[in-house]
Amino acid sequence: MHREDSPMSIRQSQYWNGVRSDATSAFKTWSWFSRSLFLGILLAVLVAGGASAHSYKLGQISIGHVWSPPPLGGVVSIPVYGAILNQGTEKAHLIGAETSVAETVRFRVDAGGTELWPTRITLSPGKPLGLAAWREHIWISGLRKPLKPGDTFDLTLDFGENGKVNTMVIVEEEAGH
Ligand SMILES: [Cu+2]
Repeated sequence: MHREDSPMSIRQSQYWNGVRSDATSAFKTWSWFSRSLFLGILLAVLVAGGASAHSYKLGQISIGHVWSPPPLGGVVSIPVYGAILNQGTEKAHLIGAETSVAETVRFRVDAGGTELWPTRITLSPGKPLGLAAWREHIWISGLRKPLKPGDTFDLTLDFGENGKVNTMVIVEEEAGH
């Protein structure tokens, strides 16, 4: 479902054109490396806390470096990635998000080629959660304007009973600081 609406799959197939020879093992290696790198960045951002200008705090919930890869030409949907840490003692839930630059914001999981649209993302206490391509992330569709690297846009994250927090998403090819 919604396959026509999936720049991630386009992006991944383009990427894999160059390394198709041993795609399966390469994917696992890349995936492991990418995950390790991501976790390192995630922890650095969250542990640094206020040291980073691009992180947010909502009570016991910290959000670090929220970013989107630039959409390919003509594509009006993009994922949003970032790191979230729940330092409270209770589970928290990301139940929604909205932005002024697009019609729709949803949560998405690409489960081995099948897209799923969870209604919320659960944050266990003390466990950093990365919104990432290989797990839950935010999915913005119906972009009202083109976005290019260096652009930013607003994204309000709704944590339900914990409240809402306004963030700024950076459009960039790779996760920055
Ligand atoms: Cu940042």
